[in-house]
Amino acid sequence: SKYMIIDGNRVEFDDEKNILTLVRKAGIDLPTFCYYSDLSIYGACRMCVVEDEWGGILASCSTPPRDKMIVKTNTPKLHQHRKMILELLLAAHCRDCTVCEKNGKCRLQELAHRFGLKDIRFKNTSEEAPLDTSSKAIVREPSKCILCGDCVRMCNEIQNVGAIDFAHRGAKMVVTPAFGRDLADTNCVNCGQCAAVCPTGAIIVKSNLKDVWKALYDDSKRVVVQVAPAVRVALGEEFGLSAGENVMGKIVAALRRLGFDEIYDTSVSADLTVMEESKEFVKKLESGDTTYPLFTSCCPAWVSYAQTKHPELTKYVSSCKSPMEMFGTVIKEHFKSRDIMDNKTTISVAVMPCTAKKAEAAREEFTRNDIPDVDYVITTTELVKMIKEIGIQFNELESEATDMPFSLYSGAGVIFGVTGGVTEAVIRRVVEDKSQQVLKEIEFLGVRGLEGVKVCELPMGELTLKIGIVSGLGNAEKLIKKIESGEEYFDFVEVMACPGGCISGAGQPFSHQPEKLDRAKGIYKADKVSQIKRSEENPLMMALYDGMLKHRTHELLHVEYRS
Ligand code: HC0
Ligand code: SF4
Repeated sequence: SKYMIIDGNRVEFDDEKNILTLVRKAGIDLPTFCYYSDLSIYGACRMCVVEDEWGGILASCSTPPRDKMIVKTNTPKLHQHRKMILELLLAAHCRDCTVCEKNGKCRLQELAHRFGLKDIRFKNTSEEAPLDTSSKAIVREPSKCILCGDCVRMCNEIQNVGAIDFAHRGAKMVVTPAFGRDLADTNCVNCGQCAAVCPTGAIIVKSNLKDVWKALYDDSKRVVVQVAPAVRVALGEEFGLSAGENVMGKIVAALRRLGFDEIYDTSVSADLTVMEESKEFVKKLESGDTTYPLFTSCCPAWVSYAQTKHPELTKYVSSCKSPMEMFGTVIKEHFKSRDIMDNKTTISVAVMPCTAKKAEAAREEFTRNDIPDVDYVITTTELVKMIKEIGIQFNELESEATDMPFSLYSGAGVIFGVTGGVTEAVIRRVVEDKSQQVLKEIEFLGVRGLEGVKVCELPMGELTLKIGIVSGLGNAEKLIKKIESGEEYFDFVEVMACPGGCISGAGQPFSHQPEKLDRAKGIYKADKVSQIKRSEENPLMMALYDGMLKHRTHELLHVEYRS
């Protein structure tokens, strides 16, 4: 087999694309800004340089390995080279680390520390550029940009949105929306994936913590919170626990200590979504309309994408509100009369793995009488900040349960948090055979796994239904092209904007593939241990349909998007 000699050690390879991968295989964590394995190679930051046997300097991320090649990762020349890059970057960068959102998580700060940089030989040329706070989900601070291009590649290549790009040349080069527009005036879908890969504070998730603290400290407010399925398998990572460990019980305990009055699990309303979406699916099948599939509607970044890029298929996107919005509505209805009795106002908060949920909550379709059904959305990492700020010892907390009367949910509701979960939950609902064995068979139809495109077939009576599952909007685009060209037909298509589904949301702690896989395992484990497996077996569903939702499902659980 082929091999390279890296720092005197033999490293074998076959189809690895670049030297950097092999260097990492050899146990060396080369410093880089612009390399994430899912994105195409760019080679701009030049921190990952190696020296070949003739003293040549190569960017290891963009150089393919050659058989018997000899390189070193640690030489005086390379050391000087890297230090120089860092100093130049820092010379043009703001250094107010203490008040930066990215403090402690910034790659530039980390590398400056790793290289022991004390004084910068160059004059500080950083200029203050105005912040772009126009978006509901993210904030851009262009003066902190180091032009690594990761956000641009994420937005263009993985998400196929193209809301931001490089503009100008040479020293004037910047990353910006086209024509210098505000982000809110572009086709940005608020997926936040640009912020997730940004190594500095140049693109960050917009915080709603101030609003939430204010509500919590206000006695006239009843503060109700719901927690999304994917949060429970990632939040622990910020407290040193392993990815995939289900910390829902501790999250509930922490939320109580923070002062939330009522605590619920979004998996409950995911069950509601399954009930409604299944009805819609069966109706669609009966209608005989086979132009487009029924598309899922719970991912707000996907809904925005469909609206801006494919208005022709918006009428095939399910009319179901997302579980978060369904719960938002149910919560406001539930406390309506009690609020009058108690002379309080209910404020509804959602803890989500997602940044697009911030924009979803603000959509006018989700306000009734000018009051939003979900008042504030905070991300997993924002909740971590709250917990750390007041000093709750998270790992010491004993598990607590969510509040009545919305405390029952099925495993089908929990698996929403990973790509393929919504589909699996809907299949469990629509198949007639409710045996253990069929439940197991569904699992092996091809709905599970983190691949960006999955296709499966579901036998149903005389028919065989064709189902597509995609995550990452670029993958959605590929599938839509195939549908529109007539190359493939689907009955049902699930789309999640983030690669892997909500577990990889931009509001989660930063993750690479291994953490994502562990989070997915954690989600399926939660399903495995749940007593109720199918949404329709959740007794709360019957109670809701006989009570609050009687004659009002359409009004309360469905939405017609305007623009
Ligand atoms: Fe998801 Fe959801 S599964 S979008 O990824 O459908 O954010 O976790 O809460 O609403 O339930 C996110 C996660 C949710 C919603 C649910 C759906
Ligand atoms: Fe592009 Fe998503 Fe960032 Fe918007 S939030 S600029 S769509 S990557």
